[in-house]
Amino acid sequence: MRVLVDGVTAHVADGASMLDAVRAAGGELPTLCDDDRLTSVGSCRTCLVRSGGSVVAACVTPAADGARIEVAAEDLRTSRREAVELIVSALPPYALDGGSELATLCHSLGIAADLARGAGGRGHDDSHPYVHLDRDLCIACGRCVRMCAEVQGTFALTLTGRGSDTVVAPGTGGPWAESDCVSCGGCVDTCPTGALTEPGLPGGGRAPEAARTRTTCGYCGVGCSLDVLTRDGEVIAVSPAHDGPVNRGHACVKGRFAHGFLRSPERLTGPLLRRAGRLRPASWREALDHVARGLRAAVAAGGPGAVAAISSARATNEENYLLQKFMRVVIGTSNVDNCSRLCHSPSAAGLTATFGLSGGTDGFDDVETADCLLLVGANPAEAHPVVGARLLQRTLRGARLVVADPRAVGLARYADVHLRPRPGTNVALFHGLAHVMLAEGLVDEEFLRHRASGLPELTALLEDYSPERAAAVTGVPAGDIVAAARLFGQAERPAIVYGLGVTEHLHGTDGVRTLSNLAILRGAVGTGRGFGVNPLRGQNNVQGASDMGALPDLLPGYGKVTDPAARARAEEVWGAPVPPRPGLRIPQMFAAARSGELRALWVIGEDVCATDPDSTLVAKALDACPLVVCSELFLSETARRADVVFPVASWLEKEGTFVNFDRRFQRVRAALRPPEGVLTDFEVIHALAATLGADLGCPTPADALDECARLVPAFAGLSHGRLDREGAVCWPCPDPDRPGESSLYRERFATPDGLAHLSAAPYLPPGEQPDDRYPLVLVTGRRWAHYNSGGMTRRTDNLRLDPVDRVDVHPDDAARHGLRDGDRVRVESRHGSASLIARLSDDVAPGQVFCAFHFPSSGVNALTSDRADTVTSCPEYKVTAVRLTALTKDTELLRRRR
Ligand SMILES: Nc1nc2c(c(=O)[nH]1)N[C@H]1C(S)=C(S)[C@@H](COP(=O)(O)OP(=O)(O)OC[C@H]3O[C@@H](n4cnc5c(=O)[nH]c(N)nc54)[C@H](O)[C@@H]3O)O[C@H]1N2
Ligand SMILES: Nc1nc2c(c(=O)[nH]1)N[C@H]1C(S)=C(S)[C@@H](COP(=O)(O)OP(=O)(O)OC[C@H]3O[C@@H](n4cnc5c(=O)[nH]c(N)nc54)[C@H](O)[C@@H]3O)O[C@H]1N2
Ligand SMILES: [Mo]
Repeated sequence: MRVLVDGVTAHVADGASMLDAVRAAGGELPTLCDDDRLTSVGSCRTCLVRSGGSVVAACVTPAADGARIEVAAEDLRTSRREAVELIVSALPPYALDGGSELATLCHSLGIAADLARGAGGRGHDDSHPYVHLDRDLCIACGRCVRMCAEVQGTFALTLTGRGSDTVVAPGTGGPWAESDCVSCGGCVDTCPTGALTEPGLPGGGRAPEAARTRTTCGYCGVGCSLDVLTRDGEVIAVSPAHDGPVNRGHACVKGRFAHGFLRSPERLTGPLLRRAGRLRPASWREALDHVARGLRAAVAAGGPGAVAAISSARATNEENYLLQKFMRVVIGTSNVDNCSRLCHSPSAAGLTATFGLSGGTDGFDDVETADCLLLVGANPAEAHPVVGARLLQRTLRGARLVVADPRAVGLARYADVHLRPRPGTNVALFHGLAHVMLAEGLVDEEFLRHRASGLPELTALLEDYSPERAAAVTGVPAGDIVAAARLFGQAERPAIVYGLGVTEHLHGTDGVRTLSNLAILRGAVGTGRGFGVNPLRGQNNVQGASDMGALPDLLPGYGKVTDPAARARAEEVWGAPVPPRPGLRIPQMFAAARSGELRALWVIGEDVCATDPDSTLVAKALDACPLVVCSELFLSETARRADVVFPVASWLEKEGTFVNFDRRFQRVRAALRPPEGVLTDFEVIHALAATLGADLGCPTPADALDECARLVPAFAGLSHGRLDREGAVCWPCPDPDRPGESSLYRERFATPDGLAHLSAAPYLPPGEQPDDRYPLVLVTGRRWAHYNSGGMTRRTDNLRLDPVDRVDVHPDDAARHGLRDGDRVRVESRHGSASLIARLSDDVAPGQVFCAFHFPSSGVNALTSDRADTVTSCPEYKVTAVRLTALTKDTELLRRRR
């Protein structure tokens, strides 16, 4: 459309508002109740314009083609100014002191601060650690309420009171800390007056910042773009970037608020070296020399294969690239792995076998067009809140939702059908769904004929998986299986989004493959219809750590180490021989340490003693290994057992890139300098190589990505410079002048025959089974406020949001065990024991209990077994047989006295 704004022509899209038109014409209008992330309400009357003879609020008035909009006329200026003055006059005298949006607007309109003469007296709500409310500064614009509803989807806030007494309040009525607020920070971020602020920051978080750094969040794999505001070497706020490709101006309790660990007095600031049994401070020179001597001794005694490294999915691509190069080229072994092993290695294996590439099939934006979401074994409301919020908004706007999860948590509340399979029975469930789709003709015959293989085998197998048979195995009512299959099968653009409830099982890779069957049967992958098959990858850079070749069988870009051509390419770029034999996986590293074959282990940013399964065995492995080196921010459970600890920088203190869950490379930039005495992982790897007399080349992170791009055709078009210019670029990206491919396989699948491969794997039972002695099934997973080992989040005010480690028990099971809510309870498995606080909840099904693993002192991973996915060795974290014993306060006391 063409509009005229004070005589200037502007072109805007259909449906644009007059405010959009004014901005498109380069004009300026004050707004207070408007935010580009929200629907407009036109309540503050500060954006008044004239069109067709009437004065209207520009933000809520649609621009018509050919409209003439008057903005600059003197009477309009006066009206707008008076609207702002009216708002300001009701506010207390300090209202314009800070750097709020309102203060800035008043400054630009020449409104004096002493106009604010309101009486105040409405009080504060300071109950919440991250959101403080000063009611006297609230102008009832409703931005916070809309943010909570339209972006976050929590609906925790409301406007209460009448007229000029209207003020924001939690919908539950009581203090903010006891409300439904999930601390995404959206309300603080949008508040134009400073009524809602983040407390405890220099200048109340409202003071003007000295520097603003655009970076990518270092917690989960969503990859939110954040602006980090700093002053005098401290973070004063983190705000979500409105143009962030995945987060679009949103964030969560971790990315937005959980940066307090940076200021923790427990932060390591110098190397530690074990002497006479104790870790003591040492110089970098001493620590590096000690490690170099230890590595030489290990190689002398057992060859290069006696050394192994666990790389960090928390670290950058460049650091992962450099570490695997160090292991392959300097040490001469493929013994390098990363926590993808514990997480989505079944996705990597399953998706590669099915479709050809090791990543999700589509870009997350495609979810906006999906008409049916199948969310399986993932709890994004807690684990990927920004994605969870976008999925919820999609559902509220009409997409159908099927959730498959044994627990009634997160988006399950909004599901059209909630399937609650017994843990470990996914394959039977997926086959049950596929059976119905085939039986009812809800499949894409044309697609199956030309683009898929394996249909006859699958059809034969599915005869055994009638809804009734699947119901008997999974415990899901047959009618629900039929209903879910119809919702998915009849959708035009279905989407599959899944998590660890699919992968962390004895048959996790079969789970991924048989879940993919559903998309193939429906022709909903490789066709641009919907959102294919997409794992919600976990760590900030777990996709990248694997892309960079921090894997024992794969080189950067997934070339097999056993493939001479792949090795030759790496050898040419690196100018050194590449070991041809696959190395050890993480669990094999521990086994080799226990048997004496592994003599040196370098653990970078993974708290294996807390987060790997069957932790008693992990601790034994570290104790048996002659040299354990740990690169860490804190003295983690693993660092405590190390011989040498290197103190390293966090994601807020270094340069590089991460790859998020939908394969986007994004820049990570240093907002702060690391503390004195602390190096980046990148610098430590270089320093150790130099101590061993080797030069790894690529002196800077940018050089490392350039070198990787020379080695891997799928990354050839990537560089720091390009990412700085364009923001995010996804792989495959072979060409510096063309965009990466976010939706894959439009022409053909990347399998050798170009077809998508259906899997006819039969259902096999989980490895752990309950019995009379261990009658309950323990599922482990995540809670919203803490992150994995909790090493970072427990060192922030997130600890106030979630202070204790709880095990969720169904009220029926609690009654049987004589357990009350809040009782301390001993959880025992065949492998070990843990101590937690009982929480009675029907989120869990009878016969099942649930806990997280964010407090290592509880010992949750002493319970889990060393059973693992038969294809990839991903641990069976989701199924452990346990029993509970109530430790009433008295027995607890007795135990302590003994
Ligand atoms: N707040 C927070 N966010 C995180 C993390 C964190 O620690 N805290 N960690 C990050 C990491 S590393 C990862 S990998 C991701 C993980 O993110 P998710 O995969 O969403 O995490 P989980 O909670 O481990 O497991 C998801 C769900 O699987 C269900 N489930 C268990 N067994 C089965 C089963 O047999 N079948 C089905 N269908 N479902 C089952 C569980 O009940 C659980 O709700 O989160 C990332 N984000
Ligand atoms: N019972 C149970 N256990 C599980 C799971 C489960 O579902 N159930 N999930 C598993 C999964 S999916 C995962 S991914 C693992 C995660 O397990 P971990 O990888 O062990 O967990 P994190 O706490 O994310 O990170 C470990 C350490 O990295 C450090 N760190 C952070 N940033 C950096 C950095 O830039 N450099 C270095 N060198 N260190 C850094 C932190 O201080 C922290 O101590 O846990 C697994 N464990
Ligand atoms: Mo993970």
